[in-house]
Amino acid sequence: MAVDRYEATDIEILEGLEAVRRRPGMYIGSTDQRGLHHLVFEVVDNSVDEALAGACDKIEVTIHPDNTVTVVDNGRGIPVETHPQMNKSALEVVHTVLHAGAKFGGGGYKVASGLHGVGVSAVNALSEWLEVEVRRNGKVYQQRYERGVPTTSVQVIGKAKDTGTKTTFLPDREIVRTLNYNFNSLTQRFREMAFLTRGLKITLKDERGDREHSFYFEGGIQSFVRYLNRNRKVLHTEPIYTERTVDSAIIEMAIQYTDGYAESVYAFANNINTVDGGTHLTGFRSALTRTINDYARRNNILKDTDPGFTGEDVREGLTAVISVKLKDPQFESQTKAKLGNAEVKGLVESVVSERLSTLLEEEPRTAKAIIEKCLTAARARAAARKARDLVIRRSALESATLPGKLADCSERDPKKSELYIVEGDSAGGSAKQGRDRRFQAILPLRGKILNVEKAGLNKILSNKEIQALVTALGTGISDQFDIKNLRYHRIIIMTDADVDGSHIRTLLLTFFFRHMEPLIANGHLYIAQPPLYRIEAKSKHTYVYTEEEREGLLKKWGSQKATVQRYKGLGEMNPDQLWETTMDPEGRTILQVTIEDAAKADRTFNMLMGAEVPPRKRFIQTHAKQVRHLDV
Ligand code: 0RA
Repeated sequence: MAVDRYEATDIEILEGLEAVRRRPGMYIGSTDQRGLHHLVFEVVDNSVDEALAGACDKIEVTIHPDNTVTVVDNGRGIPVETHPQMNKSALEVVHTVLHAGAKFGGGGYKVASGLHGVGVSAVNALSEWLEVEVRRNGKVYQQRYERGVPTTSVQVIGKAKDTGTKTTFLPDREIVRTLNYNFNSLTQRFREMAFLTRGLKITLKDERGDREHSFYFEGGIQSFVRYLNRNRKVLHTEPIYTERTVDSAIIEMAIQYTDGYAESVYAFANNINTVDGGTHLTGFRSALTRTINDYARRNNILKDTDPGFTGEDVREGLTAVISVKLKDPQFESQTKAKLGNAEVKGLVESVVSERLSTLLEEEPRTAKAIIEKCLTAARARAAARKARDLVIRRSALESATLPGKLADCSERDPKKSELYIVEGDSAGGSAKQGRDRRFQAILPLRGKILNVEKAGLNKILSNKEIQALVTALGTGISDQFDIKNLRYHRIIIMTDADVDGSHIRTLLLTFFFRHMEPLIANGHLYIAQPPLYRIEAKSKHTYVYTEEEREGLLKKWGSQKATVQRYKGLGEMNPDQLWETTMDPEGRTILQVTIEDAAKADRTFNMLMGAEVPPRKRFIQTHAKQVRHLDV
């Protein structure tokens, strides 16, 4: 062995590489195909950095049949000179010290993101082997590493007329779970890279099959916008383009309007797709909105009294790419996909407004096409807003304000909630006091108003009491009826056992059948069964609900002196009694209203409306029998 004693720096280096291998996800995101691709991107990004420095215009990536990957560029070549502090070749330092890359050639525009930018040393650590060849100073240099550790020194292996860097590596199967590169995924990223780096040619060769793709765009992001709009109808043939360098920041914009409605705006910072936007996007948007509004006002397309175009108006159908390159990009947000450099907003804003206002003045046909698109968008948005407001107002009228006389329950789950529709204010008062307010709501209806026996249903619908009922239920009515909005799953009609009570009950049943049939069909409607008598003897008392029951009980209690109290109306019961006999789920009987034959029921209801007394009475009794014992 050449070395039997490590220097402190070597120990640190080994610890660094070991950390990468222990937690590869921290460096390449994952160990699946995405992670595999990250290894490739990391190496390519370094070559793109060289292109951003203006020193490289060709990158060639090859996937070999043995799943090794080679990346070749025609840049200046990674320096091989001895690094003074490390006492080692810079080439070796870059490949073995984490984040060392940034320390070399600093001051340039670096492709960087949360996952990229860890340096080629991370790729090296995660590769079974890696070989790098540098052409520089008229020589070809080479070094080999295995799992990040050098296995050779930097050797001169030949002569070179040109310059550049060539890296070949085999991702370590002990780390990554697959070596199956996806040609299309890689292609996608390289295409984007080429768009964003005007004049750079990136070639991907796949020797596993026999595929090859080259990307080179003289127009840069202008070509990008054309590509994005390739299947769209554009409103002006040339994308509007500008590139400016301000305070060492490179700012590029390309935009083109289409006849569509989608907004396709992509923002990049140092070739990273900043999907969460940031200061460059904010600057672009505000410049676009302001410049177009200014132009429209100056040319009297928008009058003083007209509201201006909104951001949405000016971005409808817009395809745009904003790309900034900064010496020191700051990325924010969880995904590191948001640009934070505050100074960039103003820079982008002024570059974009200057280009756009010049264009609007100098190219009236393009200006006209854009302004007309904005006007159409603004009109459509105003119309949509109006329609929406109308719907909201209507629904507010129908359901937002609950009727004042409704004593609602505190429960908000309709499945657990009940609504008692009670005849008369005095019974309503007892019911309100006797109820369990947690799940029982009370809606008192004024009998006299409801007692419009011969009124048509239209008149019933204009009735304030019925309107309160509809609002309390929340469902809407007739063709607007929607059972999803039902606020109570048990609706219980509670009326007096007298003529008025039966009128009201009939009317309500008719109403529900005609306008809220699903409510009956789904078993939500019930009729309460208040007792007819209270019978007391000695110290005990009981309630009876039918004449037969009363007779049976009086016979049974026979010799005893019993007091029989007849309830003519609900109002005669005190709240406790009403709860105990009619409202307490433990002790009450409620009859579920069913409709077996809708047509037959409709005829019956029709007949009930203003017909003579006998058939009406018969209906109620028959109906009651049908539904008895369907209690829940
Ligand atoms: C640091 C300084 C110089 C070039 C590079 C790095 C460089 C790195 C990579 C990575 C892949 N390809 C690359 N090409 C160049 C410039 C050194 C000089 O001034 O000549």
